[in-house]
Amino acid sequence: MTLRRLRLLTAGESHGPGLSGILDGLPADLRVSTAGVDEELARRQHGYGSGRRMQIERDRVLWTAGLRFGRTLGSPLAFSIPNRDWDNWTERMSVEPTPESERPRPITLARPGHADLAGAIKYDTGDIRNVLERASARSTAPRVAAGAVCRQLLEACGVRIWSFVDQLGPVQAFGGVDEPAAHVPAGWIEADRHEPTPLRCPDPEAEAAMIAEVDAAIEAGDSVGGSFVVVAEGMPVGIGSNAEWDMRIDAAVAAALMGIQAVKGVEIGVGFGAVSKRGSAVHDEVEPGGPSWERKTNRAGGTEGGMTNGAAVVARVAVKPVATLRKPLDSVDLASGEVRRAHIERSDVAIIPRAAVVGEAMLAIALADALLADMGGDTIGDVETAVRRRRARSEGPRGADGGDRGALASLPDNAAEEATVVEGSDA
Ligand code: EPS
Repeated sequence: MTLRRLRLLTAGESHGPGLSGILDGLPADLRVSTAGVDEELARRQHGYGSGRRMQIERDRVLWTAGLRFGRTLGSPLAFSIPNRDWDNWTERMSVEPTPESERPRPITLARPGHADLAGAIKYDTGDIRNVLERASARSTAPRVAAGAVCRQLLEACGVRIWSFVDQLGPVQAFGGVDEPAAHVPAGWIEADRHEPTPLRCPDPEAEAAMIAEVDAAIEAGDSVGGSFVVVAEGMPVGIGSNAEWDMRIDAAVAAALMGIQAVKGVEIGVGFGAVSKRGSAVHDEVEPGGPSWERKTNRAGGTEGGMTNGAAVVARVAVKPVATLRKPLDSVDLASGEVRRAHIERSDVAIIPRAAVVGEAMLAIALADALLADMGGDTIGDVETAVRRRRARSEGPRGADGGDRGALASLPDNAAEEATVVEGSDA
């Protein structure tokens, strides 16, 4: 994924000593709530269909650089998240040289659908554990920590991100409507944050059927996929660009979400649903006389021409079923070449509610990056001022010269001054 201003690197094996991350490019003076980051890490651990590993881990962020007195310094933000399960793996995952006779038996049966086979060939290893450790969904924890910081930056700029599960196996929330986000009951988002339901689905009847679907997959020794919807409300208009393919906000959002393990598809707005419809049933009419160019519908999912259009950014993400099956599929033994059943490893059966929280984090990273790239600013104050100026520009009718003169006049006195200072960076 191409980030335009931020840089994010993560590291860590699933059963190694821990996970780490470095997030660079944040403005200085952003208040970072550690409790808020830990809350997101805890949300990532919740969900019906998870394996026993989640009962072992209590993910917490440990900052190692970039903060002083709770605020960013503008230097790289660095952190770690220890693996509690490491205590049980110190020998099997030892970082020290270990004679072959003392190593665990190598894993040689590649699981269809997992990184196992391609990775074993790529890294020329006879032990699939060397591949699966990093391919594990555990690597999403540092992304959620980095995403939580980006979420806090976006919140300072008036943007709210949330998600829900809209499909598990064949069961669809709200009977599979075009814009499921518009059907989520008022109050659900807050309730989900504080007391999430087992599958984080806002349609209770569908959720009951989804739980039965997970139980049936467990019973069958199988796994089950689904989809989630992730939403960002309050993005200023015009973030991203129509000018170059790699600056289009749709490309950034799709790449961030496609980078999550097991994701096989991303649609923005009605996405593939637009294929079979005529233009008049797809495009969103502008509300006549609306003060901020409101739309009657949001089928576009908040993006037009590669830029945010002021409506909520809405993406739906397809997640394939987990590749580790208790009743495994056929595979080939890498060592002997014999056809045998694939490797079985402790695993989750359904990951959709947790993948949705990872989706929120990835959306936050993509949108914070685009916002910072477009708005500029060395401090969060600079960024907030540029955002206020952009918001003012999208309010009310515009003259032939554009609306900025009116926008600046409507800002508070000191903000107008600051806005003039950051004008050069408002690309
Ligand atoms: C995973 C297998 C399970 C999951 C893991 C991803 O772990 P384990 O092999 O230790 O039972 O729980 O996800 C996490 C540890 C996590 O933090 O999300 C896999 O094979 O990808």
